[in-house]
Amino acid sequence: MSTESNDNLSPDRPATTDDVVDSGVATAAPSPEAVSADDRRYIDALQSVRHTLDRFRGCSDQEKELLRRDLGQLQNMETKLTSGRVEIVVFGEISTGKSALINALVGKAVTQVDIQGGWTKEVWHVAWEGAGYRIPGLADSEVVLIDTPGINEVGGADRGEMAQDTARQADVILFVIDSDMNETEYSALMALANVNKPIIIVLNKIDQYSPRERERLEEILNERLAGIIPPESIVETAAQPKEVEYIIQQADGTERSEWKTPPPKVEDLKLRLLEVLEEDGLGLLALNAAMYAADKSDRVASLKVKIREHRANQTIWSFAVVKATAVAVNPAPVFDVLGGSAVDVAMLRALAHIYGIEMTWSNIEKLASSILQAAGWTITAELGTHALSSVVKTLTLGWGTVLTAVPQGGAAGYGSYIVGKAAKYYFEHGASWGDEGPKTVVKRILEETDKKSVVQDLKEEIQKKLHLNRHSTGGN
Ligand SMILES: Nc1nc2c(ncn2[C@@H]2O[C@H](COP(=O)(O)OP(=O)(O)OP(=O)(O)O)[C@@H](O)[C@H]2O)c(=O)[nH]1
Ligand SMILES: [Mg+2]
Repeated sequence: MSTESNDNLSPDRPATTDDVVDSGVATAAPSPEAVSADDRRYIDALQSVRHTLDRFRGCSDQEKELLRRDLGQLQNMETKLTSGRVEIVVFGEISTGKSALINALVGKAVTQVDIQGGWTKEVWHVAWEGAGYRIPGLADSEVVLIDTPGINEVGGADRGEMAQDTARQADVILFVIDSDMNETEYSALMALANVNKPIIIVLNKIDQYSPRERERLEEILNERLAGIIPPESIVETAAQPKEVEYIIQQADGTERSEWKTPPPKVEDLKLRLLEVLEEDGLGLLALNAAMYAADKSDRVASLKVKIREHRANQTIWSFAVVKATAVAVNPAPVFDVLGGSAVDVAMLRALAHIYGIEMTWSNIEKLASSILQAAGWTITAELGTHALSSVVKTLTLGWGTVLTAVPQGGAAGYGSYIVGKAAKYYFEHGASWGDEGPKTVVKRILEETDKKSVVQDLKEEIQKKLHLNRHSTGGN
């Protein structure tokens, strides 16, 4: 049966803003008179999901672009929580009968089954209307089964990844196997078992085994999964049993054989699923959403740090190059020094902006001079050399002068580089030197910086710029 033709089936897609049901909780949340521990957890979970969504909204466009997928998933989580949508993901290796199992649970062919491995290529959501479970207090609550591609398909690493991702979002995991577990299955299971949510191991295709083989398999699985999956969460099914030959005794005493397909056997699984949901349906949903939100929140935070770090380093470097080049080519000593410090102040302002800190020009100047003071003689020595060289440069003009000024440019650029790094520390710590004070911070930065290579890189940048300039100005 074609999946497209079925209207309770929809391909998985990232949620859009339109999907967010904002008003849902006010009417759908459990009534305040009876705020049980579960309800409390539910309300807390919703709050943390919304709080994380706010963090996303506060991101820059660049950050949002990188976090688009996470944002979609989180919005999806909010909808799921407000509407009480319990998600059961069907996960496992290819051809273990995941799709067949969904059809058997739903009671009709809603998803495609095939002998060819790797048939299911996308994640599919199927509303399980006959599940017989609804989260108490949430009128729109529904149970959804999610079909996923097999995890070990050759060349299907992305799909496997997609399946893992889906399993992490779901509330209950059905881990389908059709024999003893192999290594891929075992390690995938371990990765999922780390996340705190119910996993039911479904040993499918049980019709293929003799009673003795079944017993042996049960023993092996119980032993292997001891301490990881409780025995009551290892169930056997035959989602789509093979045809069997029935021998029929006819009235005249002769025998006739007929091939028939036995009905699916998924009752044990249904029962176990209901037990798990009845035990802790709302709690499961809440726990899952809260963990998910915390994880996403961490991702936003660490991405923000990474992006800021990158932008700050780029900014420091480009200002250091500007300073280095300016000092190398500028023949007027007074302008050199002024120009140099103006570059530093502009750099600090750009850094403050990256870290979202508002500072007046005069405060930025104060910060620059406090860093220079903290640097003591080390940086001042760089500036001293450069001031001296300025005098030399005024004496002889032309390219020869510029080339001799390259080392001074490199040294001055290095000074700015250190000033920038120190300011970066200051802004990273919310415009504060913390317990350490500027002296210790600058000292550590100086120790950690490979001066030789920074100066060398700066010199190369100066040469590159001068080379380009020479061509553009026709060798003046
Ligand atoms: N004997 C037997 N065969 C089964 C059973 N369940 C599924 N199968 C067969 O196993 C094959 C794969 O079934 P699917 O449901 O497509 O398996 P899947 O895990 O969804 O496979 P992919 O989507 O390719 O990863 C089909 O030929 C099914 O008929 C079962 O309980 N017993
Ligand atoms: Mg399938």
